[in-house]
Amino acid sequence: MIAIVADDPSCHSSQNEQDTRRYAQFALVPCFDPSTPQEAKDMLPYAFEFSEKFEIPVVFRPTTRISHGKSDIELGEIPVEKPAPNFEKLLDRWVMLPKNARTRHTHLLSIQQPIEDALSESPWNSLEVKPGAKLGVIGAGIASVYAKEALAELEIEASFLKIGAYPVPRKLILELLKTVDTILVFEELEPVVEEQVRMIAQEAGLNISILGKTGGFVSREGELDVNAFLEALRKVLGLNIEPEPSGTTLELAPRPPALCAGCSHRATFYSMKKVFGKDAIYPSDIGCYTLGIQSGTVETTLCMGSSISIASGLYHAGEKRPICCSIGDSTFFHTGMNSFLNAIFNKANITVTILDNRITAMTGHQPNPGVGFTVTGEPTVQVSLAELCKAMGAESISVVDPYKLEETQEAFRAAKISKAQPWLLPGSPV
Ligand SMILES: Cc1ncc(C[n+]2csc(CCOP(=O)(O)OP(=O)(O)O)c2C)c(N)n1
Ligand code: SF4
Repeated sequence: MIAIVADDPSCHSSQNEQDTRRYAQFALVPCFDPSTPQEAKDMLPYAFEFSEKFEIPVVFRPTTRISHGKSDIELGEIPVEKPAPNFEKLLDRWVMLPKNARTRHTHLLSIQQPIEDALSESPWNSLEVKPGAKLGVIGAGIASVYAKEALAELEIEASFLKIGAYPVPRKLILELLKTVDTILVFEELEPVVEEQVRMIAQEAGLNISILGKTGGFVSREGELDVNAFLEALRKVLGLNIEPEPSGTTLELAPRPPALCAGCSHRATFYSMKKVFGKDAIYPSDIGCYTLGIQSGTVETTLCMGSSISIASGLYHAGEKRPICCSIGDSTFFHTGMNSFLNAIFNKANITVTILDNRITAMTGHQPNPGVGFTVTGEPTVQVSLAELCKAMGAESISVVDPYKLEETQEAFRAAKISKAQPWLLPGSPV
């Protein structure tokens, strides 16, 4: 089993700059961090086999440049045979009662060293010791490519450890530490490798200079590039290197993302704002409609499904202003439903607007349970949002076409007025 999590240093299209290597470390599962598109492709069959061999899920963590990069890829053999399904009834493995959980924890700890040893010998972690070199560079994932390129350009002799799979290869790190006096760790986001290198050096009693995020040589935020490595080297070695102007400094006309002309979300937000006005609170969610920030109808965005839970939290915190939240159909099916049910159960008096464009628009038009076909185009059940909301206990539901402005505004007006429902008034019978 592989969990693919694309990390997004610089938040090109994400709500946070999460470093998933931390989560893998926390969960004691291996993590693969490809440095090129070819490596990303090659790692996958290896990762599947690794997962199977060690009976453990693995994390595969391509970052922005890998996910958006393009290159020629050499394909390996494509297996055509699918193994026959065979669910083995291993209750001590599949039923996590405390008794079994305890033994599985012992097992999980016992496979850590074999996992590390296997990954140390894998092609994803490799050490190149340059005899006589006093500088050791450790590059992780795509940052290793930037570091290699810069070192080659400047013809600097440095021993190099490339890390592409975690847990970190402790033996290789120790081998490197013993041959150099300065280590520069170059990795995007969190100092995951750097911290391990410090621990290994301390355990081995090696007094060696370990630089990276500590000391401000490498940024803990955003993407890195060749220039970021040159800048770090300049500080570490006191070199006089002028970084090349990077592509990101080109002066382009700013083009903030906007809803397409004619997008139905525009019409919905227009009517919502017209009826609820300036004083209402507008929690929203993740999807194309997040761009409604420009209509003044998106005032919170966190994670998928959070619009309804934030709206309901605001209500229970005692907020007296009308609360009108918005959420897309896919996001509602994904994680909005549970917040919706919770909001109803706990009597949050809020207006929930489901922007049903019958598709997952933002991420490339994938289907959802409301569209009536699967991802392969096969016909399947089509869940009615209105029926679903009714089944969950919503008191008043309107279904409107947002392009019919009058009707839509009437529906918003009715929702706004229905704010004081009998069961919410103090002293009213429940
Ligand atoms: C937990 C999580 N998974 C996936 C995504 C990627 N993602 C961004 S928007 C979106 C769904 C948008 O679909 P919908 O709510 O229908 O809105 P639309 O874009 O169609 O307006 C997804 C899956 C995410 N942001 N967070
Ligand atoms: S939902 Fe997204 S892709 Fe579709 S029209 Fe609106 S902004 Fe454009």
